[in-house]
Amino acid sequence: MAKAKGKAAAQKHRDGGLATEQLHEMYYHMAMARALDERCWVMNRGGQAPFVISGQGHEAAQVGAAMAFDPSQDFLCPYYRDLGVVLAFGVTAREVMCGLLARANDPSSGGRQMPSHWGHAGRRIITGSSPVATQILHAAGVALAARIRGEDTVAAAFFGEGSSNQGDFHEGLNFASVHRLPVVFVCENNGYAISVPLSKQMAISSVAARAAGYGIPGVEVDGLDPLAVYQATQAAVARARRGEGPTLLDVKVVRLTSHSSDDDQRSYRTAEDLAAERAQDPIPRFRAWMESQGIWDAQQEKSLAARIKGEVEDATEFALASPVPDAATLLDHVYAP
Ligand SMILES: Cc1ncc(C[n+]2csc(CCOP(=O)(O)OP(=O)(O)O)c2C)c(N)n1
Ligand SMILES: [Mg+2]
Repeated sequence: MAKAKGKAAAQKHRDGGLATEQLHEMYYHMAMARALDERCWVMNRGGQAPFVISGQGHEAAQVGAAMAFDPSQDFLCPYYRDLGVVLAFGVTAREVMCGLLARANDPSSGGRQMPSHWGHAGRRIITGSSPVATQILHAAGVALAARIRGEDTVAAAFFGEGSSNQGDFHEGLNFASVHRLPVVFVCENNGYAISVPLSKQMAISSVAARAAGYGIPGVEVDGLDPLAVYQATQAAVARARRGEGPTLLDVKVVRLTSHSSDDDQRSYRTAEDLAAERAQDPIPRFRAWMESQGIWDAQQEKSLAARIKGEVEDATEFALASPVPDAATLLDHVYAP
């Protein structure tokens, strides 16, 4: 059975056109996102970082999706959980840590935004605000701008399933589908909006089903398999580039941490439920698959772990040694000069 599954995944791998080096890159980004995320929690519990909102369990979805876009011409509108998305799109561990610790050289906002409100002008990543789902409208707007300018750009919006209940979701998908804009809507469906389970958020069980209301494809994707996500996103990107309009991806993931560092999910989820999700961790799963294909071994794992540990250390030390913003800049970008 496991072998048959491995064969199916290998087929997908070939269909998706990924070489072994790209699979290794995919795994590196996933493992790096996890290690950096874990360090953020340590910094938070140690009193150095004000707030953490975690992507643990979403890494396969995030890295698989981000790698299907072209960093030289596409634009991403991520949401707070998307550490794996931004790393795969070229943001560095140092930059992430400077954002977490609100340093002046944080590319998102010079240390003025909340942590994880990702933005990076050089990497074509558009910063967002805290009201969920606003980035869905931004992505539709970016795609419209690209169309007007005649640029071959695809825009992506990433968001949770709870955010698909916002008016912005409807407006963004409706506008993008009416105008056949080049957008990919990536829903990272972890089944919870803070403490509210999906069954209390919506009267249907599939976010993908909502696509029918806009006349666009809605695709359910196994978000624990980065190759499945890569392939589905690649198809959506290709459709957008052909001028055929947007796609809604309903990518099923697990949320392995509490909603944020200000939440404790043990108060609203059972120990069995949490253990069952932990057993589905996408990172050991992808590693086991690569091993089954003969393209990864214990020695490679060991050197990758050492490399990542070094990079996380370096990023932490770099951010701790970086200056905080000058107090004189406090009102910059708040009032018009
Ligand atoms: C408009 C708005 N309403 C409520 C909130 C508070 N809030 C922050 S995150 C969140 C849950 C979002 O759930 P989901 O979209 O499923 O994303 P997830 O956190 O599960 O990845 C809520 C309700 C907010 N930030 N913005
Ligand atoms: Mg959710």
